[in-house]
Amino acid sequence: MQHEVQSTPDIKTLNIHNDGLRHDWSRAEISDLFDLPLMDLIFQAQTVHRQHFPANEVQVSSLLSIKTGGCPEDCAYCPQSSHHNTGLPAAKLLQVQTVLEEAQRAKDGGATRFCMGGAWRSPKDRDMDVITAMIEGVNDMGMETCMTLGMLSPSQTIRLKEAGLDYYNHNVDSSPEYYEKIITTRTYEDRLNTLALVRDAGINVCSGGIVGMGETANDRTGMIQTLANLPEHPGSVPINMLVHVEGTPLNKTEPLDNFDFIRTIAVSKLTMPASVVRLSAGRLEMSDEMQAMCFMAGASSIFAGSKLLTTENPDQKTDMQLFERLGLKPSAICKKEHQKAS
Ligand code: SAM
Ligand code: DTB
Ligand code: SF4
Repeated sequence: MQHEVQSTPDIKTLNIHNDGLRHDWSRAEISDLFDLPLMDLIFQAQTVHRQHFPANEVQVSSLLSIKTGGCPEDCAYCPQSSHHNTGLPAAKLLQVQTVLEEAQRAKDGGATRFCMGGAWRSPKDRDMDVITAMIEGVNDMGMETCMTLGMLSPSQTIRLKEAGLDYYNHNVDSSPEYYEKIITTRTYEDRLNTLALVRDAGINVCSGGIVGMGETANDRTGMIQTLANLPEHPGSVPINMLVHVEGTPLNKTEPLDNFDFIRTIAVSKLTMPASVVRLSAGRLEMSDEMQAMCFMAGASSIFAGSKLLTTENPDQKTDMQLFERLGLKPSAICKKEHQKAS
């Protein structure tokens, strides 16, 4: 039997402009993207990805928890919240030397960006000298720097910028409506205010969220709408699959259909085409084929190394074998090394 060959919907008919970035997405438009046949969605996302980035390249970041556990916030997914009994001991802020040794290891393993995370509602002013010394030290190694420390004050934001911080990660995590169900100790507005401070200081924004927390399709749409309608699209958009952690309220959440995760990556790419969409937490539970589909859907960055902040991640050898099988290359050299070399 002959099947009628259907052409994929033209990108223009979906109101996606390649000559400029949109910041006026309605939920209905984003929802229509989610509802495309999967192959059309992935094809379009990969097409748009290649208009903005080299094909077959994946940026590799490494992650280190510089201050672990004992966090006063009640994020229902997080192993580091002091509201949950996850058995994770709280630790003090690491010393600069320890962090720089870890950064060197990450660089030797091929990372071009080093992300440092602190389990804080917000950092204390008295910690800022140590934090800025970490940024300066990692910068001097020629790696890009990223920090995620919670909410910032205006003066803390300026200090991070002056120290040469490249990226600040602060996730919106979900839609405004669902956010209230998973975090009660701070508001969505608080999150957006910190993002505005970071953006206005000229630090690149890294902001995304988590899927698989029991949210609806409309919540995933709402999360992307928030990110895509920011005054500037985040330079980096991490999409995390919930990591189920014993002792957290979300531990028993039904796993999300993998295709809904892949769709979230693809729709992020279509709505924020010039942003790097990062396949973030949750890769340990994903098959090689699932990760390959995420790359096809426009993901072009990962966290490498056997630990995220407190949970496990595929080890570097496993990732490099997968890259080899898929013909992917880690983005070879970071911006700063280009600058140094020229
Ligand atoms: N305390 C700071 C904050 O919340 O912004 C920085 C660290 S916090 C751990 C960074 C991000 O990790 C969170 O915004 C969340 O998106 C992600 N995360 C935390 N626990 C997770 C989990 N169990 N699964 C997936 N992502 C998680
Ligand atoms: C992000 O969006 N994902 C990373 C990074 N930003 C800081 C963190 C994932 C944490 C997963 C749970 C853990 O390891 O504690
Ligand atoms: Fe604290 Fe960040 Fe974890 Fe929330 S996500 S509990 S703010 S470390």
